[in-house]
Amino acid sequence: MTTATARAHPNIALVKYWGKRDEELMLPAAGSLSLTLDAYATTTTVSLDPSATEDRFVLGGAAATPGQTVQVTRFLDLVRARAGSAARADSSAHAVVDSRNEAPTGAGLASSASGFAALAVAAAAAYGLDLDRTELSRLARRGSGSATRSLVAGLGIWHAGDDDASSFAEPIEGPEMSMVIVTVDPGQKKVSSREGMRRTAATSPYYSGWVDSTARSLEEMSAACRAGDFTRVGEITESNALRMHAAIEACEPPIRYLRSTSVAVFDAVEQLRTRGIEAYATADAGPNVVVISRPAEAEAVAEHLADHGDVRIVGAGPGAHLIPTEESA
Ligand code: 2P0
Repeated sequence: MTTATARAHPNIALVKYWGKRDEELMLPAAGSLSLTLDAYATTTTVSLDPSATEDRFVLGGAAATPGQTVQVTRFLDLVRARAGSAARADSSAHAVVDSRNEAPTGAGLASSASGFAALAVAAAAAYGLDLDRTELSRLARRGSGSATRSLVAGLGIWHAGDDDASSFAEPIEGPEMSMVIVTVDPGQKKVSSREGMRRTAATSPYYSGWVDSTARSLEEMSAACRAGDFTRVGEITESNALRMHAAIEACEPPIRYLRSTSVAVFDAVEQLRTRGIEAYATADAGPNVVVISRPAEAEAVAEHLADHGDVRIVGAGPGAHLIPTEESA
């Protein structure tokens, strides 16, 4: 196959990934656990073009920036190297990558997770590699850490691993949950996750505490998931997110992703709990807040939080997968 199309969804971590042990192999300092969503998909088509002299990356119908194109070319180089050692025809060909995100720009959802997960699946197929989900998860990791988890449907655990072979995501059973995404500010974040992680590891006095406690939280979270214990899953989610932000805020120069409105959402979620509605908040490297709840209570949670920003209820979605190319148009 010289053209392939894949679709992938972003994921939201309940135990966060924040810090790398190895930047080249993209090995995380600790494992993490997330829910792949049923919204905001990325659809990517990779078409080999043996006559081209460089890769082309089209994002949302327009030429991507040189920086974005370099990232895609580096990723395709990994796929080409692998296809070359498998003696695949066309293994050195350049490609046209056409990618579309359903997430509105600035929805605060990591398009790098769905983006590299879709690219990994489509590029592997286009270059004739027959990889299983674990191998695709490892490949996606090389593009962006969080993409590792978007290969998995629903809840997925990314094992930190000791090396390239052992650092991948796999499914884990857990309680049913919905997520209410509260977009408090649709603007771009000022410090990228990659830079924020570097700075936290280099300057935050709390970094080692963050890494150690995350490894413990992941064990507890795995047990809570397997037991179907929604309450414990929620409690660990909220404390893990706040620990990540505490470590980040202690950087020098400091980084603060949460705004006063974000904190107001955490307060509103606490208020919901005092009223007997179990909801728990988390936030990534930006001001938007994601609230987990039992599916039957998601509407009530969304209604309570609607004053703070745009709200959208999402649930568990599929792992990255191939789709017929003609559907991508
Ligand atoms: C996560 N985030 O676990 C954490 C929580 C943001 C906050 O993974 O450098 O885009 O490409 O591996 O995966 C966002 O960072 O960073 C992220 P790279 P990535 O979802």
